[in-house]
This record gives sequence, C-alpha cells and structure tokens, in this order.
Amino acid sequence: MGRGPFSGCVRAYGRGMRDDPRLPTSPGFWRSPLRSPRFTSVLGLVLLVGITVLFVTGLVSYAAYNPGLSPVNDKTPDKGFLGFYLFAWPTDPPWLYRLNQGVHVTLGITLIPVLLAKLWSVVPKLFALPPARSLAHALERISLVLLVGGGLFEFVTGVLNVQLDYVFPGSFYPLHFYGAWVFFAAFVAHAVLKTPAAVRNLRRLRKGDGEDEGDTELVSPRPDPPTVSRRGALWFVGGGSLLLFATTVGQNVDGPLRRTALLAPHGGAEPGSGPNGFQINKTAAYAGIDAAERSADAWRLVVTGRTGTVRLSRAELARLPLHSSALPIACVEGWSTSDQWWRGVRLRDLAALVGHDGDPPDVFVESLQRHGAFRRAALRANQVADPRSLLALYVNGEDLSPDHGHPARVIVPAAPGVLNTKWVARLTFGDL
Ligand SMILES: Nc1nc2c(c(=O)[nH]1)N[C@H]1C(S)=C(S)[C@@H](COP(=O)(O)O)O[C@H]1N2
Ligand SMILES: [Mo]
Repeated sequence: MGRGPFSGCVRAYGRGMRDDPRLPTSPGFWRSPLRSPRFTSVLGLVLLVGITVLFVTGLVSYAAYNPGLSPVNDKTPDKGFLGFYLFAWPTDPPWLYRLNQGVHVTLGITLIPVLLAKLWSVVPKLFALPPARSLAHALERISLVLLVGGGLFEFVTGVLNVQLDYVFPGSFYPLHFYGAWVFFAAFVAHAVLKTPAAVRNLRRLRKGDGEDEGDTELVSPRPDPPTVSRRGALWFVGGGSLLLFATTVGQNVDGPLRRTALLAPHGGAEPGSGPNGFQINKTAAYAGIDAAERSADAWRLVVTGRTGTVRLSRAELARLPLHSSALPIACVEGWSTSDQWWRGVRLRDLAALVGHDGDPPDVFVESLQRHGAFRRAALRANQVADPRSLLALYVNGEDLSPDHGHPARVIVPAAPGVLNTKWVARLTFGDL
C-alpha cells in the first residue's frame, strides 16, 4: 500500500466502517448471542459428514449411468480426467441405485436447514474488514467464496432438478457435476483447516467447560439478550431437518407411506393409478408416443446382432420363453418404487437370437420416442448377461400400460431409471 495522504484517508474510512454499528462491516452490527465458534463447529461437523456422503453418492450416481460405455449415456462428455474413477456398474445388489440415489437426494434435502444455519452463523465474516490481512488470508477468503457459492449452487441446482423436473434441459448434469468438484475442492481445504478446532470445541461443549476455540470474531461484542439458548437453536435446526426428512423419504416406498412425501414430486397420490399402479416418470403423451405406432399391426421389435436382423411382433415375443423379475424403478431424482413384478424376454435370450450365444455383448437400445434425452441408452455386457434383465411385456400381472412403456420396455437390476428404456423399438447387440 502507498504511504500518501490518500491511503491514510482509506484507512480512516475503513476504521469508520469497522466501528459504525449501523454497518454490517462492523462487528457491533451483529447482535445475535447465538453466534459462536461452538455453534458453528457443531453445524460444521454435521456438514463434514453429510456433504462427504453427498459427494460420494453423487459421483457413484454418475458412474451408474455407465457414461464410459457410450456417448448416449454420458451427460458430461467433456469431463476429462474427472471421470478417472468410473467403473462398470454392477447388477448386484438389485437395490443398489435405489439406495444410493435415495440417500443422495433425501440427505441433500435434509441438510438444507443445517447449511443455512451454518451460513447464517458465519455471515459476519463475509463483511469483515479489511478484506485481506495477508496473502494467506486473501487466499482463504477466495476459497470461502468458492465454498459458499459452490455449496449454494449445488443445493439449488439439485433441489430445482428434483422439484421442477429437468428445468435445465440437458445442462443439469454438467452444472451439478462440475459444481460438485469445485465445491468439494474448497470443502476439503476448509475441512482440513477447521476440523481440528471444531472437534475440540465439540468435546468442550460435551464436557460443558473451557473457552471456545477458533474465530472469536463470530462472537458478538454487544449481544442482544438471548431469546433461545444455543442448544435450543440447534434443536430448532435439527427439527427443521427432521421435518424435511419426514416429508421427503416416503417417495421411496409404495403404498400409503408414499403420501407422507408431501414435499416430493413423486409423493402423494400415485399418478399411475391405472392398471399398473406405480409411479410414472414421463407419460406416453408427454414423450410424443403415437398410439398407432404401438399397435399390434405396426410395431415390430428390430433386433440386430452378429448374424443379422430379426423382426418380432409382440405376439411372437410373447411366445418366446418368458421370465419374471422383481425389480424397482429408481430415478436419479431420488424417487423410487418398491419391487414390481416384471415379465418378459431375457435380454440375453434376445442376444442369442441374433448370434450371441453364451457370452452376450453390450446392447444399444432405441425407443419409438423421437425427441428427448432418454429415448436411447446403452447397456453393458454384464447387464445384458444378467438373467433378471428383461425386455418386459407385462408388469404386475398385466400388460404394460402405455405410460409404463407398452409394447415393451427394458428393466435391469440395480440400473438407474434412465437406463430402463420405455417403448423400445430397436435393440442392437455388439461391443460398443
Ligand atoms: N423412452 C423413454 N424411456 C424412459 C424415459 C424416457 O423419458 N423415455 N425415462 C426414464 C426415466 S428417467 C425413468 S425414472 C423411468 C421411469 O419409468 P416409469 O415411468 O415406468 O416409472 O423410465 C425411463 N425410461
Ligand atoms: Mo428418471
């Protein structure tokens, strides 16, 4: 900094802003007696665990799409080395994606009050002057911008996607994926710096003695009289989380409990109250499926493989050996069904029809649908080979309804809903 009269003026001005309790840049502006390193520590440690679980389940969810298999599965094609961890998604246990995504979305929603309380508890630091005391302090504050901005961004994009159903057509995945890496990098740096003191604060809190450690600037120099204890405030935050949890988690089970999911788009009354009686993601009308194209006269399944192409009517498919599997639908948006009883032709038997006996390859699945991100999908050889993987014609003892994918749909154990293509028209077997 220069030494001229101007810099003296800036310093005096800065001091004024720090001392005038009408301005948020002054510690005296912040009156809540609740703010303290301990209060922040408790919330921070909850987020340390919770956000780590969110990050891991989020990355796992991306792997479940098998994005490395085919560009049609990959909603984040420019990821580069950030895809280093991808692996071939297994088919066991069959509830794997249901659990992963249920945890990811339910926990994310449950943590919202904790995140907001944590941000509230440190907000005076956002305004603290001087903006930077040293290079290290400047770097720390920049990392906090990434931390707070990244955290808000991830929670907002996640909630909007779940609640408003693909509000960012095509772009939710890259936004949420890259946002997660930025956020988590800042989060790790922050956790390394802050966790030791937070743990010590929590120990002292349990023992009820000792001084707070850490950012004493969090403590208001002229607190208002307390209207609620810190413990009471923590219960309030926890109660808010519990309420969100209780009104969300029901979207993962069929039956009357689903109605408890008051805040979830797939809670409440079952949209699939028709013959098949379970949740529908996109209806046939929404996907632009023409009833005439599904009719017995018009529809043929086109199966292509090593030995050429066969065309099968629905009646011909129904005369092939049929098998049953009890499998859920589990959507990336965090809702799922209980097991449904699917009946149809094994994918590996269809592979065998076109020359892939014994050791089936990958398959590329295309639907009648003409537009939309999920009209086609690729499945890996391990998914095709699993005897529970079906091209289903029936569900729960009835013909598939138009909304659940009539004439035929894919159902694969442990796969995300996105890979269970409805209104299938074409299967192309071969290594992708
Ligand atoms: N052709 C096609 N198949 C599709 C979709 C789609 O939009 N088009 N949506 C997928 C998604 S995201 C999910 S969660 C499941 C939902 O199946 P359901 O509507 O039978 O419950 O279907 C999948 N199959
Ligand atoms: Mo989905």
